[in-house]
Amino acid sequence: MHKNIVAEAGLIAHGRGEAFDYLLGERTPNFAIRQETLAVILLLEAKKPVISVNGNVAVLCPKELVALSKELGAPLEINLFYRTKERELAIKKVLDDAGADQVLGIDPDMQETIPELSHLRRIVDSRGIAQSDCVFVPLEDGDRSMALRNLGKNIVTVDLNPLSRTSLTATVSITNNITRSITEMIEIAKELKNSSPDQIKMLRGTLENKKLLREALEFIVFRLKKLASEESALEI
Ligand code: PTJ
Repeated sequence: MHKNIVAEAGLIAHGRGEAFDYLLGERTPNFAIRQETLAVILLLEAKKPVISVNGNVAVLCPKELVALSKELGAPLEINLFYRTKERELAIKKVLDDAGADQVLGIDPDMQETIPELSHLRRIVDSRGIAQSDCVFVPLEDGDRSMALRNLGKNIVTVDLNPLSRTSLTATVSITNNITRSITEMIEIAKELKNSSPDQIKMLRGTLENKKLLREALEFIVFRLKKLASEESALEI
């Protein structure tokens, strides 16, 4: 935050995420791997996939974002809730240092606005989110996910809270910590690229977003009940 990368509100968002990660046991459950698989299928199938980057995401996993961007052929676009020139440049530097070839979202000549959102959050890159049919928006706020869905775009998100408005709005929601999920998505993308179209079609038929979100809730309930019944659960 002191380097202008993360917004003040980003610290609160981070704490919220950490609380939910305790409920998951701070590791990736099986249902999350299936959510990640569905998300990667959607992103690989998209004509113009884009990865939207905010301050939190840039700080947590810049190298992984760059690697996923290359694996999916999806450009990185800086898209900020609390947009300032200083933050745009600080985040661009983080991504450049992590090896990004191109970073969209901060060239004033390439900016256009999307409807339904308040002033600064409307700004998107005309080469990126504006044209995209599938936007990956991790750690996002509900309004923007809803606005992008209303424009007919598919939305993929990573959000540790399975009940957040973003999780409930997205086409595919991944209930996992971004620090784990991006690395897993890179591996899944590599595997899927070696699979035949028929194999991917069959796999896709077994994956359904709402069902998987329900599994996330069931997993949390099951885990907490199990912990509550164990004598040792409250020992350090
Ligand atoms: O950098 P900016 O200006 O674009 O601002 C970004 C923030 C994060 C401030 C903004 O998008 C925001 O306020 O987001 P929310 O509405 O707090 O949503 C963030 C969601 O991400 C919450 O539901 C958190 O539970 C979740 N979250 C936080 N940390 C993680 C996470 N999900 C996955 N992995 C995490 N590490």
